[in-house]
Amino acid sequence: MDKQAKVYVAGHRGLVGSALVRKLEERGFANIVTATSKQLDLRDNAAVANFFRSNRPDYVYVAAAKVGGILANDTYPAEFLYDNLMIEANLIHEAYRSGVEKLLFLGSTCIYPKLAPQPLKEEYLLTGALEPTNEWYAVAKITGIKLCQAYRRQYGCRFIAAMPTNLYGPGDNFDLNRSHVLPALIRKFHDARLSGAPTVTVWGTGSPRREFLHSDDCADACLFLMGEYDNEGIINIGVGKDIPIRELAMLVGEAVGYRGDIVFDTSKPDGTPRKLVDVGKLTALGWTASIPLADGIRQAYRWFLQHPPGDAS
Ligand code: GFB
Repeated sequence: MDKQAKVYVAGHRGLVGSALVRKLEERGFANIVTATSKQLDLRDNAAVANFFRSNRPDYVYVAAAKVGGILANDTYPAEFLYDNLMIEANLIHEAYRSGVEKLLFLGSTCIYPKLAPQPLKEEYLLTGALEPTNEWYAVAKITGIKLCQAYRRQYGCRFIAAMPTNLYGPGDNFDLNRSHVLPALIRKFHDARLSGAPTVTVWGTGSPRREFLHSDDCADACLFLMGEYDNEGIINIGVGKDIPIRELAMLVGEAVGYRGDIVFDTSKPDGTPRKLVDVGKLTALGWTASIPLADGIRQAYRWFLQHPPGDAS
């Protein structure tokens, strides 16, 4: 990728989008285009068309999405389906119409069947029923993949789709009703340490396994793929290792310095029992993750301490 190329990062205020901007700047890209949701409603086709006409980006990263943890996905099915369908359809269609050189669409590992064999190979897409708590989001993300593949087949667009595993990092959402498990646990253990609470409640049984990828690693993989990958097939981004939620809770408790007990609220959903991606395809191309989970958690906790929830600065 030419450092002078115009690169549009859609969703630059999100977890991956902000990491992408940091990484692009670090690598010397000087022509990065962004727009806040106030400036550009990505669900509005006319506005997106106008944005592409005026800005003419060469490369596009589709990191914009309506996202959330297991409870938010389950509570707002219409928003997770409609917003994500509109955002990706508008971005992909207008990228085609304005002749974008290359586009990378970010999906999610919840596109795989709930009970697919582990680790999840790219070829398992659309081979079984989805996890009900996030099927709305998954259907939208599968549609995004199919849009990339369809525009490639019919119009020859160099559009690729990457599936990152569960993400965390600086700038994460720490709102307990909407967040993913890792930022939720940071906040719960932190609050419990400050208040001296004897227990911290973790949702579900603690036995589901998840794989966690730092957003800086994810951004690094996205830049790598933009340069090295140009194929219709989807490609996983992960670390190739997962842990039970119970162990994650212990790691977060340690990083935060909490000394009380952990209890499990089994009235809350577990979701998919396991979601470990097969990273063979990405590793064969020459990329591997570099941030160990324990280091990443400590770093995310430092970020949280510097940006307390409710602090607008
Ligand atoms: O991260 P999470 O919300 O999403 O939950 P998913 C992962 C696991 O952690 C589930 C448990 O088994 C939760 O029950 N968990 C324990 C908690 N305590 C908590 C807590 O305080 N907050 C949360 N949020 N979870 C999402 C999908 O699935 O993953 C999305 O809903 C997306 O569509 C995303 O794909 C990456 O991994 O279950």
